[in-house]
Amino acid sequence: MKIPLALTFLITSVCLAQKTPANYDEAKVGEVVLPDVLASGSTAEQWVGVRRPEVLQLFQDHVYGRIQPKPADLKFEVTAVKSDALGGAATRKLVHVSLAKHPAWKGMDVMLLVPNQRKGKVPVFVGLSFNGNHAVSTEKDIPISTRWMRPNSKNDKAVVDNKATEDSRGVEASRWPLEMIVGQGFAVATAYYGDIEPDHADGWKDGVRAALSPEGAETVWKNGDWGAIGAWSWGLSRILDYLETNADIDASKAAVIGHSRLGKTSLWAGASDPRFGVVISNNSGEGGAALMRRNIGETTEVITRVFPHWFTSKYKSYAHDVNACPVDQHMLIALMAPRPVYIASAAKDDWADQKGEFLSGRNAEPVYALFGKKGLGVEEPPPIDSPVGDAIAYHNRTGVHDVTDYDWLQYLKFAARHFGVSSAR
Ligand code: GTR
Repeated sequence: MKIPLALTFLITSVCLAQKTPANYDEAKVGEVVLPDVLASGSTAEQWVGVRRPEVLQLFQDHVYGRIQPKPADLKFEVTAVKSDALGGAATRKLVHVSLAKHPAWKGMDVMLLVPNQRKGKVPVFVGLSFNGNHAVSTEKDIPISTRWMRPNSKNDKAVVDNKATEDSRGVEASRWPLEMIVGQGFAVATAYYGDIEPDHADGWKDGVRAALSPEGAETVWKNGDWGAIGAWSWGLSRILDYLETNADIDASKAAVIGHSRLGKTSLWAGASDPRFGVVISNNSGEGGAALMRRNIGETTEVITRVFPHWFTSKYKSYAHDVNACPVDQHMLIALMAPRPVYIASAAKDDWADQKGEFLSGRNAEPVYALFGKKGLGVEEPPPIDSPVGDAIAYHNRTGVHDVTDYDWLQYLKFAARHFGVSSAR
């Protein structure tokens, strides 16, 4: 069979485009000119009243899609209570969150752990997991998630045919040091991200996006419509809605946290829902804290090709011309101001561009300054394992793309300091 030359050329260029190796050479990043987050001479009032809404709108239109309001038919049902979870340290509640008038969404199961040693309401960490509540803890009585799940890269028995097995119990426990968090007086509320929307290209059909759309699973998504990160962030806000109704929780002291794609999600949740008082991004990388204009590690081209469902469709149009995008990720960090935000990298996580993560914090500082808040306090990325910053904080931890006790120790200190609670018990 003879393949026409034009077709050969097309196939070759597509293959090359797919295989362009990632750049890891700082010398090849080139000049990065960031869009202005502020007009000169701005005031805090102008930021709050004019510029912040503009920037938030730009992120909706070009990156993550429209923020959906709190639904009127939100329903919470407590399905299980265990007063001596974590060896007696916590009370565990399982709460099914659903939409009474949108039964196409199967809802999400929130697991809440509240420290038993408490005087009054407690602050709370809110975050989604990759493998379900049963994977976050090793306790045997937490039901195994029955939802669609991506294969587990570390244990091929943990997820079989896209369903969690008993082998997945506790697979994520090292990322959720529950005893340590509860021991420092914080509650933890978590849910499986796949309850909100399964993480694959067609996942939205079985998630909240189809359920809330008048066209359901026939919806054709347009520029500006929400993507999966928008849906997962929406889920984080619904967890907070529940926490506001829980008498044990001080929902004005809620820290939203997430790792990797869920770190991108926690940043978007923090930007779209100002009720989150502290925002934490762990190794969120491209589409998260890392500046998109830096060609290093993962790029906009790669992320929008491999994970187009995470974003609004418009974002893909910047794959080969990132400078045309009217925002960069320092503006996302600025949307948290004046609330405290913690950005964390890992030394072996070059894919996430540690320096780009640092620089987005650095370039958000002018907005924090309008509120008299101090940012990172250093001009260059600090040495490994040396946390810096005040209202914007940063560290680059030894090791790989992951969440470790070291990360949590910093987040606990950070949240305790900014919420004005004592973490040492
Ligand atoms: C990678 C993706 C990253 C990050 C990561 C994760 O494949 O390129 O942006 O989100 O997945 O979520 O584990």
